[in-house]
Amino acid sequence: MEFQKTPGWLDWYSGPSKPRFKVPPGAVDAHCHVFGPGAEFPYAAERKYTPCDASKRQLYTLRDHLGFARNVVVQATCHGADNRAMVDALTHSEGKARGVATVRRGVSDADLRAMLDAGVRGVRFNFVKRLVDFTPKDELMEIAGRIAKIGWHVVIYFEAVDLPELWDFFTALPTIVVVDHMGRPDVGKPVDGPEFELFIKFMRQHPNVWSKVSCPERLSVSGPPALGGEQNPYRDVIPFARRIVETFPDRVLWGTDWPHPNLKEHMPDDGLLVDFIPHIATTPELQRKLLVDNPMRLYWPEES
Ligand code: 0GY
Repeated sequence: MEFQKTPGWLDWYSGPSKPRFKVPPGAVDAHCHVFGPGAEFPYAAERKYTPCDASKRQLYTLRDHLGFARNVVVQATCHGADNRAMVDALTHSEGKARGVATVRRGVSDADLRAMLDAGVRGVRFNFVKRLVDFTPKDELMEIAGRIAKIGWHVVIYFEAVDLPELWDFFTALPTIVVVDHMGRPDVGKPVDGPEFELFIKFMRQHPNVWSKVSCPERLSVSGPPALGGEQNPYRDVIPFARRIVETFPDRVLWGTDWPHPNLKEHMPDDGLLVDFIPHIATTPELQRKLLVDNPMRLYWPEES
């Protein structure tokens, strides 16, 4: 099947730079996606965008180029609840990828079992309105109860302004809960202002809540590093990510978010994204927790 990508959508960055920051041995890119290829794994009818293809082989090439050892492949909304492309990326990774799926209420125990065997370790609940249609919370809670029994966790994606309304649902989830991209803070607001304080309180009061300190390119208002190599890429995001890393060092994850869905103005160089890491995890110990210890504990507990 032929798919035309959404107009205005930027292609992912080809030929990313070699990062100056050397990630520690065994580092995990804990948030990335595969898109299709659409001819092999068609995009879902209910999708809100059509991406450009981004295959598992291209993902593995990026992993090696950036110096990472493993990936966590997160089901993207353009594939709906058809997890075949993501599962295919896991099964061809030689054990170097684990996954997070999207499932609906009707998913069978056999399907969950097959995904577990392929390396899936969680489900994603998406509340970002531009990406998905509404799913009733009782359906999500039912899914959470089922996947808790097989040791999976829940990944949640939402906008910061929606946290108050979603609080009761999130805090009732019976699993580890991993928040995508720090709950998408408005980094134009103060890092110690009420909105981000609520997120800090969410993590402080609930020891089962983790956060990905990812996507500075999505959150930044100040924008990408200037040409010629600025010292502080996406500098307005740094205080937010750094605060989470330093306050909750054992519950943070990092990922590239390759191939960066839905970006229309700026497509990051993934090498520069890696160079962002030492600005938010400033010591070797924090870097090891963020990139190795924490993702291994969550996704490869049998090896950590
Ligand atoms: C991300 C962010 C986005 C998209 C998706 O599944 C998705 O379509 O997650 C976004 O547009 O903010 O984490 O990839």
